[in-house]
Amino acid sequence: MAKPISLTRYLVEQQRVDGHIPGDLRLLLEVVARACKRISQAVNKGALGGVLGSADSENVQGEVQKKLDIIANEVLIEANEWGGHLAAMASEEMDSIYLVPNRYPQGEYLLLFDPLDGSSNIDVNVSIGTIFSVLKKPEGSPGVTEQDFLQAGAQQVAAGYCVYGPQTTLVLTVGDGVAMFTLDREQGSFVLTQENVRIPEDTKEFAINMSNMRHWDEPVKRYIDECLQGKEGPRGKDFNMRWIASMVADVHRILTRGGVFMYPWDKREPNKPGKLRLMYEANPMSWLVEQAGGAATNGKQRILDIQPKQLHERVSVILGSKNEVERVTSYHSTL
Ligand code: P6P
Repeated sequence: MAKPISLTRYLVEQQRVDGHIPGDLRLLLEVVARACKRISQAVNKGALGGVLGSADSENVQGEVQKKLDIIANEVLIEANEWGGHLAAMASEEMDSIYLVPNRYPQGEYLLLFDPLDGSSNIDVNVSIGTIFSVLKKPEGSPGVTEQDFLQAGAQQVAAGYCVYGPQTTLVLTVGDGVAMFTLDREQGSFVLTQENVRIPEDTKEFAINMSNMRHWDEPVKRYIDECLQGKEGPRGKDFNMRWIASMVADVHRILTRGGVFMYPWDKREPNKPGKLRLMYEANPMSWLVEQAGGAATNGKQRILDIQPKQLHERVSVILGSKNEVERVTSYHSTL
C-alpha cells in the first residue's frame, strides 16, 4: 500500500514541484485546515460539549445563530489573525470585514468563510461544514476595505470546504484540480484520499428543496417536472432526489458521484436573487465544481463571472454535472 500523503506534503509539492502556490498561501491553507480540525472536535462533542442549541443572537442575515456558529467563527478568526498571511477576513457571521490587528504582521491574502454551513442540522446530528475562499488583496491598496473583497469568483486563488460527517473530510482546490483529505483522528492529520476528482457530466440525481416548488420560476419548474416524469417523459430516464439542507453535504455528494444541486431564485422575496451567499458559499463551491469538470451558473451566467456589489449578496445557484447545468441554464435562455 502506498505511503499516505499528508495535506502538508501535498501542499509542499504544489508549492515546490509545481510552483503552483506561493509559500504564504500554503501556510495559510494549513492554518485553515488546523482550524477545521478544531471545529470538527467541537462539533463531534455535541451535547457533551454543551455546544448545541441556539445562541441568543442573530447574524447579519437575520438568522438565529447556533452556539457552534459563533464558536466556529471565533476559531477561524483566532487561528488566522496572527500568522502574517492575511490582511483581512470576512464571514457570514460578521456584518463587516475583520481587519488583521496592527499588532500582527499584515499578509497579502483575504480569507472569506461560512464558518458552519447547514447549522440548522447541528442539533439533529446531520453533516455540516465550513466553506472557505481565498482572494489576493488588490495590489497597491494601502489599507483594506470591503471594496477589496468584491472580486469575481474567477479571481479566487484557493477554495474549499471541510465536511463534518461520518468522516471529517477537507476538499480543496488551488486551481490544479480537486483533492480530498480525510482526517486521521489517531494521527491528528488530514491524509490525501482522492485527487483529480471528476464529476460525471450526466446524472440521474437532483437536489432541490421541493417544498418551494410553487414559488419557482418556469424554467426550474420545467426542468424538475421533466425529471419527475421519468422514463415515460422527455428525459427517458428515472431520476432520484436528495436534499440534505446542508450545501456542504449536498456538494460533497455531487463531487463524489455526480448530480445537480439547485437553490434557485423564487418569488417569495423577488428582490433577493436567491438564498445562498455569493462570496463565501457559491463562489468557492462553484470553483471546486468547475475544477472537477462540472458547471455552475445562476441560471443566466457562470457564477464565477458575477461581479459582486456587496459582501453578503445572495445568488441563485445551479451547479453540478455539466450537461444538467447546461440544460437548466438553456431553459432560462428560452424565456
Ligand atoms: P432550506 C443552510 O442553511 C443553507 O444555507 C445551505 O447549506 C442549504 O443548502 C440551504 O441553506 C438549505 O435551505 O431552505 O432548504 O432550509
